[in-house]
Amino acid sequence: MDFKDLAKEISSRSKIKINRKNIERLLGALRKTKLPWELVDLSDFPVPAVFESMKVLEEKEIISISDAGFKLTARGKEVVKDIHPVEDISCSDCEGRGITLEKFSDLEKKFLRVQKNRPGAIRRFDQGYVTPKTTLSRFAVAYERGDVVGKEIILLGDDDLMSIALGLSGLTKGITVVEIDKRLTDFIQETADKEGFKINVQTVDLRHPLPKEHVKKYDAFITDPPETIKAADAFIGRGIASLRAPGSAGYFGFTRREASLTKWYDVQKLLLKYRIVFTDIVHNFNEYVNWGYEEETRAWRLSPIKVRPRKNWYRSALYRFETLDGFRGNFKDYGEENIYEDVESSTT
Ligand code: SPD
Repeated sequence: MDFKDLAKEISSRSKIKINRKNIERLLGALRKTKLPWELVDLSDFPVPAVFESMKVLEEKEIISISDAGFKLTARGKEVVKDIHPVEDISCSDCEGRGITLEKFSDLEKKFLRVQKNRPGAIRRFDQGYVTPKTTLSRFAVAYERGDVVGKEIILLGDDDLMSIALGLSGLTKGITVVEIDKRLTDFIQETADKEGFKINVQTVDLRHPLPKEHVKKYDAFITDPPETIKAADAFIGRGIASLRAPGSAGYFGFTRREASLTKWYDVQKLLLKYRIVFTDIVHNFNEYVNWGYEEETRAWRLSPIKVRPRKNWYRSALYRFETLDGFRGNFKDYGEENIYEDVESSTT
C-alpha cells in the first residue's frame, strides 16, 4: 500500500501536514494498542490527524472501530505485516530522561508532600500539570547544567510548581513567578511562607509584554507554553526578554500531540531569530497528569471512541537553549487575542 497517498489524503482532510513516516509509526502503534489515547502517545503526531487517520483507515477497511477500540482487519494485518510494532526501550530508572534524582532524595520527599494540596488543573488557562517526578527531573537537569546554584530564576506560568522545587532546594539566589492564576500564586506564596523560603510572586497575563522590573534580570527561565506559534512566541519570547546576558538559559516544553514537525520547525525558526542556540531537546521528558476536563475538549469530540484515558498519554520534549551576543526578547502585545488554539491543538 502506498503510504504517501494515504498521508496526502489525511493531510488534506485534517489540514495538518503529515507524511509517510507518520503513517508507518501509526501502523506500528496499532500493532501495540487498540486504545485511542495510547495510540496518540505512541504515534507521536497531532491528535486531530491521528483520529482523522483512524476514520480513513476504517473507510479503507484496514481497521474496524468498536467501543472496545481499534482492531486490524484481515486486510489491515496484511498491510502492517512488515511494519515493526512501536517499542518503548527507554531506561526504566529515569524513564528516558537521562538524569538521576539520587542526589535529591530529601528534596523529593518534601516536594511530594507539599504538592499534594495543589490547585487542580482548570480549562480556562489550558492547564495540565506534569507529574511530580517530571518537575523534580527538570530541576535536576537545570542543576546539572549550572542553571540553579546561586542563580536568579524566573518561572513564566507555574502550574508545574517548579518554583516550589527550587525554593525547597535552598540552592538559588532568587526565585520569581509570574502566573495568571491567582489560585496558584496564592498556593505558591503560602507554601513558601510555611516552608520558609523567599519568593517573589506576581499575577501577570503573558499576552502582554513583561513588566519592566523583570526585563534583563535573570540567569534562567522556565516555562511550558500552550502549543500554538503565538503562545510559544509570547511565553518563550518574554522569557528571553527576562534574561540578563549571553549564556543565560531558557527551558520550555513542546509536544508532538498538538504540534506537527512543521510547527516545530516554525517555532524553532522564530526562536533562532532572537539569537539563541538550542543545547538540548529530550524526547518525551515531560509527562502530564490527565487534567480531568478531557470530555470538554476538541480532542474528545474528535475521538472515534469515547473512553477516558487509562494512563497518562500526553508527553512533551524538554527544550533548553542559551542566549548569544545580541539576543533580544519579544515585547509584542497580543491584547485580549485568543493565542491558545489553532488547527493542530485540541486539549483546551
Ligand atoms: N490542556 C491540557 C493539557 C495541557 C498540556 N500543556 C502542555 C504544554 C506543553 N508545552
